[in-house]
Amino acid sequence: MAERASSVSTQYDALFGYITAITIFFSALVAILIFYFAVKFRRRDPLEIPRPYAGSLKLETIWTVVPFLIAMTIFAWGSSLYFTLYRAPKEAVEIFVVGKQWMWKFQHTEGQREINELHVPVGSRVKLTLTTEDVIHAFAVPAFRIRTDVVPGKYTYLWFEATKTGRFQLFCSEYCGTNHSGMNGYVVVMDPTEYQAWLAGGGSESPASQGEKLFQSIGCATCHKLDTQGRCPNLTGVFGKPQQMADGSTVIADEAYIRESILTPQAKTVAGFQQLMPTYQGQLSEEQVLQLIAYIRSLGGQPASTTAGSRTTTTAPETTTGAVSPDSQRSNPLSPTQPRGNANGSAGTQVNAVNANRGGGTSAPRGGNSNR
Ligand code: HEC
Ligand SMILES: [Cu+2]
Repeated sequence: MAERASSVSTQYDALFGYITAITIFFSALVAILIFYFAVKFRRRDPLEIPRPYAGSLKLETIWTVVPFLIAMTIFAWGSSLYFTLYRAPKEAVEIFVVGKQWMWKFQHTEGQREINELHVPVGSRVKLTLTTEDVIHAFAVPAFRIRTDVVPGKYTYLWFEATKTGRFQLFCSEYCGTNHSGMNGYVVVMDPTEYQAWLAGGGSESPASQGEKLFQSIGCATCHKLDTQGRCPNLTGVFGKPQQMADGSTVIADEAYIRESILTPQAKTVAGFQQLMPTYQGQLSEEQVLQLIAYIRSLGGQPASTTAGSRTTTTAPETTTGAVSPDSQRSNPLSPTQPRGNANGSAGTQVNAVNANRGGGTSAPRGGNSNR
């Protein structure tokens, strides 16, 4: 058994132990009874004719109801743990993860990029938004008891709260080609103060500000003005809010929706607008799409989809002003909505190689969050 290093690992192991114990108990019971009955009811005389047996309602009821009740305990316990595991908390340190044959690339909201190594603070909730540039991978950290498929063309989510500092193995747990076995690394769990020092120790621009530059350089800004709403929707405050579509449906503007708006704009049309938006399919890397999402998110709104796989929530999030609530700042000093200064671009020790695409040369003015 891997070490237990996250908030869910004890509960996870308890459930696993419970299911294993039940399995062993019934396997043993059946095996012993087979043996016992084989001996007890063996044919003793070649001419023996067995007594007819009429069955017993009582016995059959017992062996139907008891296993049913046991199975329901597994169901109830399992689903409660499942929801804990796959429903990401609202306030979390957010990290983007892009899988690629054969490496894991991480980007922190503050700008740091890493390959095959992920630094996180102990005792804080960390939410991962994962996708891949090529084939299906799966992201697993056994010590945290978390795992999810990482699928091209969509986002999956994971969260964890590490309970001890140290290095814990992470790896790809879905065969993905020749060097699949090398697609692994470590989660480095640090004290919060050390983590802050690590964050400050280098890294590039935040994804949101990279996204802002892209937004300018690839022409989104020529249509989407952030002050007025003409023929194209103003994207300020859109993130996390329900959007009315032309066909009458309502969609929450979460990461998946924004991604779809960029790559397949024809899939959904915002009510009151025409399909003027060109597709950016094939022109943007997954990391760039994530940067654009981070930027649009920084324009206001609130964290969206927190349930893995669920795109269908219809519950409208409460309206927010788009400002960072004092609450969220208190509970999470690393609040992603709070861009950090990134003047420190010099530290080349961070894995800059990942950042093949620093969206063109246009020097977009920083401080796109001025609307707050
Ligand atoms: C030619 C003008 C044009 C360009 C360029 C353009 N868009 Fe759009 N965009 C639109 C229009 C029109 C809509 C509304 C109709 C629709 O949903 O297809 C829209 C819708 C959207 C939406 C959904 C908004 C909502 O309110 O739900 C998002 C997000 C978006 N665009 C992002 C982008 C990004 C990011 C880029 C740059 C990569 C971009 N757009 C480039 C015209 C444009
Ligand atoms: Cu893989």
